[in-house]
Amino acid sequence: MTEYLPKPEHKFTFGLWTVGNTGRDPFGEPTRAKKSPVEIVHLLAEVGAWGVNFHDDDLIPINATPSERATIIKDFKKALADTGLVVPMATTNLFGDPIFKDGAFTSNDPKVRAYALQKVMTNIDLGVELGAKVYVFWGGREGTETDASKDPITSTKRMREAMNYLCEYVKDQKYDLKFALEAKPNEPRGDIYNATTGHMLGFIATLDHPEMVGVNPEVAHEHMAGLNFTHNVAQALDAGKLFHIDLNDQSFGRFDQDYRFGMVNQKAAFFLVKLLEDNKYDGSRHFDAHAYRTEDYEGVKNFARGCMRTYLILKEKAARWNADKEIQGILAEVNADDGSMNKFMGKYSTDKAKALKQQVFDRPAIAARGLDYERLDQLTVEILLGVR
Ligand code: DIG
Ligand code: MN
Ligand code: MN
Repeated sequence: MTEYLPKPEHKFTFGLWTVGNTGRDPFGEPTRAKKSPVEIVHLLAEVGAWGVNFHDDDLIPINATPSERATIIKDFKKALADTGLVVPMATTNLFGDPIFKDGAFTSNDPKVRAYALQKVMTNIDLGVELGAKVYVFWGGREGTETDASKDPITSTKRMREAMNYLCEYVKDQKYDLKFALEAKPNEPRGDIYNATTGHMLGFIATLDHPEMVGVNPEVAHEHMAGLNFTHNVAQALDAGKLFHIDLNDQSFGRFDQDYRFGMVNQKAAFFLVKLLEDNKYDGSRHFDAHAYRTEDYEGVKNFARGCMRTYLILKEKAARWNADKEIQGILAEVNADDGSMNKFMGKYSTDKAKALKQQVFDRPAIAARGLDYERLDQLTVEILLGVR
């Protein structure tokens, strides 16, 4: 019986802010005592995580003095050395401090836009020092409540200017670092720019150094927009832009719940894990999620273990699905190809197009074919229910 225990090669990571979430929400005070970054590193080591990620402010309070900063970094490095945890990703908190109340890169105030660049560059330096190879940007405040406040094209230009500037900084510093942009449709702003992973892929194409920039899709954020997360991740993979991923779960039509991975929709989680594993995704499996407000720290550990265990269970289910003869038989049938269309398809030619325009298709006969997807999906469900 597989134990589904996490190993370093699984590349499971958590942000300091995830298992360190103290349970505060817009309607209630914290239900858990705050843990230090060092305590969080040890908690993650105890549950078997491979790595830990951080926002600058998670690790170093925004008002810390230089000597306090140095002590925190020294202690954090010691905790990493003591536990063997690595730091694959870092990111900046460009959403918490009041200065960012109207955005960071897209603020109407040039002082805020300049401060945001300074804050990011400072933490890029620290992230690289701690070993990060991916730097995430989540523009939680890059948006509006009223579009009377700013022109959306101006905002896009400001976002582009900031990303181009920071790509140049990384090149100037000769850092081995890639950027991953994380989309979200709303919350905390009424509407957030670049609302989905698809928008981000379009935005990346307009940058000066698009090769340095990919995406960090999050399950909850695409589910909030009512989208198929697996389709969106597939598009990023196809474009060679899946630089990182935020795994969690979410009920549709709710605020950002950041639930334990697989907690709501096991079938959607299954197809996502299958996609990542079938395509040998080599990045972090980052759980950007937190435990229910009801939990104590033993519950938080159960939350973290559950994220990783569910991923490993679904990974095994995906292998079972790929090996299932009945499933593979149906797929072979529905994808049958007698090669008769090859003379028309593939790379275009004038002759092919001419011949295809003459071809007669028996539409009713083609349409009459049954595709057996009910049986295919039932077999999939039965694998997930553990009876196959
Ligand atoms: C929210 O989903 C965002 C922030 O937690 C963080 O900036 C990013 C990193 O994964 N996800
Ligand atoms: Mn989220
Ligand atoms: Mn996230």
